[in-house]
Amino acid sequence: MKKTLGLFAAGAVALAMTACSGGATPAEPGAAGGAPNKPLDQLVVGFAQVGAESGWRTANTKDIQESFKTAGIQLKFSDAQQKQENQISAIRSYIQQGVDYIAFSPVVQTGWDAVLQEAKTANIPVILTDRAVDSKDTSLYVTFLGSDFVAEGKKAGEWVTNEYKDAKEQVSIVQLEGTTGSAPAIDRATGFADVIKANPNLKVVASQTGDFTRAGGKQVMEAMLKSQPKIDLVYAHNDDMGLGAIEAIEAAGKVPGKDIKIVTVDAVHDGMVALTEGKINFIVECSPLLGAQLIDVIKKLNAGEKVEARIVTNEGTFTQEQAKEALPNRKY
Ligand code: GYE
Repeated sequence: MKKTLGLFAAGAVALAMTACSGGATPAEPGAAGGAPNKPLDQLVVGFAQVGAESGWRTANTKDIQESFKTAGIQLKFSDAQQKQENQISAIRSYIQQGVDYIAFSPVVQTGWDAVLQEAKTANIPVILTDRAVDSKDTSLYVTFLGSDFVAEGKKAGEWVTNEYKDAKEQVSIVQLEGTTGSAPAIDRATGFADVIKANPNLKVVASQTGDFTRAGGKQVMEAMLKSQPKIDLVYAHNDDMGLGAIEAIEAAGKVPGKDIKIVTVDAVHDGMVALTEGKINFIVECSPLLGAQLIDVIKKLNAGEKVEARIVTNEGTFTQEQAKEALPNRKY
């Protein structure tokens, strides 16, 4: 019996090696933990969520929880309230509990190597969901599943560049940044700057974090309305901050979408409503519906199959007209 098992194992290794020699990009299946091949109802996954800062996050949490329910896989869920130390403790507790997989959306990009190393040592594969880490050692996680935030920033920049292509004087732009140090804040600023630099009239005159919240966006916008002599456009890294900015602009007696144009990222329900009402001018979509893809990754790893090292979400953009058409069918 032992001999047969040994032979089988050797065969499996050989198979895995042939499978991997074909291409370098896909991550090795269960690189950190092997393939448990457990019945799905016996799998336990720990998910360390960022918080509940935005409409996007609420939709993301709901989608993840529902997807696990549908798949019949047990989910342990924690909300870090946008604090890295809370997320690190949640991950450590999942390691201690001996979960099969850990998925998390890192609040910021840096500072994860130690805890990810602990997960690797415990043979628990980690799946990055939504946001990236900057760890040099990519063997610390199996895959990164989520949007291309640089591309999102570029799409926002392209709309702005086109909107002001005939401008003869400076277009004063204020930027409401997401959480400082987070992948989407860094990348959405980079992509946007990269595109608008082609037109020297387009100038970011102020840029500050509103921490991806409505209250943060409102507060920063109030201050900017006081300190800036002229604001033509707001580029907000998410809908919620844009919605906060709308409140501040209206309170200052100006018309959002007209006196001051607004471009945001996400396309969650409240953002889309503001877009149809003409208060926002353009939204770049960022899909929070990552649950099904996360389940797919877990099922593949459990079955010993390969997963791609990077899984990018497909997404588009919305003008005011397109939002009117799309809104009735949106799920969130
Ligand atoms: O755009 C924002 C949320 O990480 C993509 O986080 C996510 C961002 C999303 O707070 O609304």
